[in-house]
Amino acid sequence: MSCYLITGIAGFIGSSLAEALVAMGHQVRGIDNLSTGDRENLAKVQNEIDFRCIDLGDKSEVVAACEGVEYVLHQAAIASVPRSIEDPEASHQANINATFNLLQGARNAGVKRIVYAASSSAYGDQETQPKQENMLPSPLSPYAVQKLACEYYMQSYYHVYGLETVSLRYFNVFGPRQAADSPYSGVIAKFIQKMLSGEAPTIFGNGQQSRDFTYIENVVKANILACTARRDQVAGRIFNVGTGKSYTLLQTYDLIASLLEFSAGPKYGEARMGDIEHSLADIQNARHALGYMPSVGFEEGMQKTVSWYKGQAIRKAAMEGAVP
Ligand code: UD2
Repeated sequence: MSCYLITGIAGFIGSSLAEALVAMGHQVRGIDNLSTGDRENLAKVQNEIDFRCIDLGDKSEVVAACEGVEYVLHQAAIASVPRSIEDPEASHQANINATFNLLQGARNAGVKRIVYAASSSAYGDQETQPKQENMLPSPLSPYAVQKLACEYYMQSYYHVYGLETVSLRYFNVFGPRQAADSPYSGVIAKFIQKMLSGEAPTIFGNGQQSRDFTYIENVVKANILACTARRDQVAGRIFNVGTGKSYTLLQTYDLIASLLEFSAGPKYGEARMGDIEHSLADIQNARHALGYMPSVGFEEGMQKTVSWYKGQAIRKAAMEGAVP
């Protein structure tokens, strides 16, 4: 049994990691400032984890949270390209300064390894597909710059202080519990939510942009593997975490519409600033060094995701109906 600290534990990815680690019998501590996370996400594990409602800006609390921890899974972030364009300072604070505080806390507490939620946005809009880790990064949005800057910080703390770090460049993660109610929510959650409420979702641009949409279970596995992989294979390194297959937004729209039996076509809006045309992961490095293999594909993941949101909608309607 090991002691894990998950930052952003009340978020969609953080809470999924918590459930998996608790099920494996590990000790889990989690921190979250609940700015975008939701305690509801921790309903299944709340009695089995040490949850602390703190902000990564609070240095003394961060140091205390790192005490006795072997592995940190750093998920806390303001994870949105458009939000970083609208409010770059808040994003900078939450994505860079917070990560710096965590690195300092982890180093002081003698944490063994930090696994960091990096982003495929680091590649920017380069034409070469699939994206390989040795390509020169070309971040477009403030969010992409922030995520990339922290990869460099991770590498530096390994090289300079010997703190083992592994950066996982997530490719558009989706799945149950992803927030759907904000204009900054991920596209799959937004599309499902809209269709469930009987409204046609909006595609920004022509819908031909493509993403390597990665189901949450694959991301959870990658994190767990990144903790236990041999130091000489992974420390100070960066790995793509995707599936190696991509789908256009129109294909994604059609799949969700067919699963929900939603017959209306999409609305169209202007292409989003800072948006990337195509994104596809080369996962060879993760395969060799981590033993990572995506086990849930796009369609299966989408079925699971859609049925979760459907269940939520039914529960919500039942609760509203029960109120006199
Ligand atoms: C980026 C990263 C992703 C992750 C995420 C932050 C890339 C390729 N991916 O995701 O790995 O770090 O940021 O959590 O950089 N869209 C619509 N209608 C909507 C919402 C979105 O058409 O209502 C489009 C959007 O313009 C984009 C695509 O859907 O082309 C995906 O958007 P997103 O916000 O879900 O994720 P993205 O690609 O910015």
